[in-house]
Amino acid sequence: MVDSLSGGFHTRRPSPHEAIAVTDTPIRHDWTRDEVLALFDLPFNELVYRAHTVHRAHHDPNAVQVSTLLSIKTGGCPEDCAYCPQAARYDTGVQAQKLMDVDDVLARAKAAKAAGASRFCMGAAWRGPKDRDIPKVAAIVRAVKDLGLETCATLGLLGDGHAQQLKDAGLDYYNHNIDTAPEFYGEIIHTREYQDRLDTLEQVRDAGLKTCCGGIVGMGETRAQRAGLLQALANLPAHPESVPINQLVAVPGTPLANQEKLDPFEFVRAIAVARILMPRSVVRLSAGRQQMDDAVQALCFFAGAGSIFYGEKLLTTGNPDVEHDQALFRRLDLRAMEVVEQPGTVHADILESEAAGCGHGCGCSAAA
Ligand code: SAM
Ligand code: DTB
Ligand code: SF4
Repeated sequence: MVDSLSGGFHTRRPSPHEAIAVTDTPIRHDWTRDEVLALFDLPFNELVYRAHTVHRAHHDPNAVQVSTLLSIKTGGCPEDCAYCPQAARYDTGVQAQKLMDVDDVLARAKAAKAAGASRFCMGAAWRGPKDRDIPKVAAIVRAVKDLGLETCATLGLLGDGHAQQLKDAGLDYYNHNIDTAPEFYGEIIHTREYQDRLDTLEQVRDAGLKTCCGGIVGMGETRAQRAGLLQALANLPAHPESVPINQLVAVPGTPLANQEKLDPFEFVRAIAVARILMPRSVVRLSAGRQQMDDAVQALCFFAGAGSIFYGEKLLTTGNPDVEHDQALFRRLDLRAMEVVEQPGTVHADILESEAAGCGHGCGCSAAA
């Protein structure tokens, strides 16, 4: 249980006294590689300044969306993604487990909500779900949604009708990453095509689900290829509502186990460029935070990251301790965003006294 005032996150709702200027930054889907690379090549301060300017024009710079991740079906995956500890063909020590029961998932979702998460993301180590898996996942989604949490699932490639059935069960977001630049993709994955991923993303959009789509940096790609990943994301038919930027977690036993670590400032650049290309999307500072300095994370938030995974585990690898993240939020005066505009809103009373501060429930210290 989180001690709300001394230990918990501050939470925020949109506060009427804090005007968020909405500029008319154009939403573009025709970025060229040279344009994206030119952003990467800007002097660091210039790039981060530009990114922050775009960020605060469209988002509250002091609020961060907090999601918790759970692996609902772990390991034993037939695919060969070179970064992935859950691929059966790599000896990573991950024990394969079957799909979790609804009640077990529900207990974890309740704990995540109590700790301050507003979205619960469920991952399955499948190439894609079978038709018979969908009703089981749908029951899980429905139960989690009934807690008043936003729901997200990442199950791999979707078949006909899957996206719609998940939507009908109350799924808000579907996560499916393009992972890297089209021209680097073949170095990382051989068991599914780039186009397969684009097809699944189309099904997700067509079903009216929100898209969570990003990729991984630090897999040995060049800066031009990092630009290629972000160009491909920005030139999708619609910008994903959520854009997770993962730093490779190099797991022993995977082909990328010994991959040299990316310069942290290059990671910040990737966040900044994503922010500029997709001004309205929420860019997630995703995997890799456990290996990252707090100061680098602070730079990422300044450069436009507006979301994190929260909880001591990602799917199979570590994530910063809850206490560490709560302290980081306090040190940076960041507040965890609440779910708004939805029935079953996430209540923040265990996180923050509603009576405190300005009375808007935004967690600020201004007088009412
Ligand atoms: N099996 C499904 C699929 O691949 O679509 C869903 C789960 S998969 C683990 C979700 C995403 O996690 C991958 O697309 C990849 O971007 C990310 N991921 C997996 N292993 C990672 C690692 N070691 N470091 C960073 N990101 C990773
Ligand atoms: C995403 O882009 N990153 C998350 C989530 N979507 C599913 C997964 C990160 C996984 C890191 C490796 C692991 O914990 O197994
Ligand atoms: Fe399987 Fe997904 Fe891991 Fe690829 S990323 S090996 S599809 S679990």
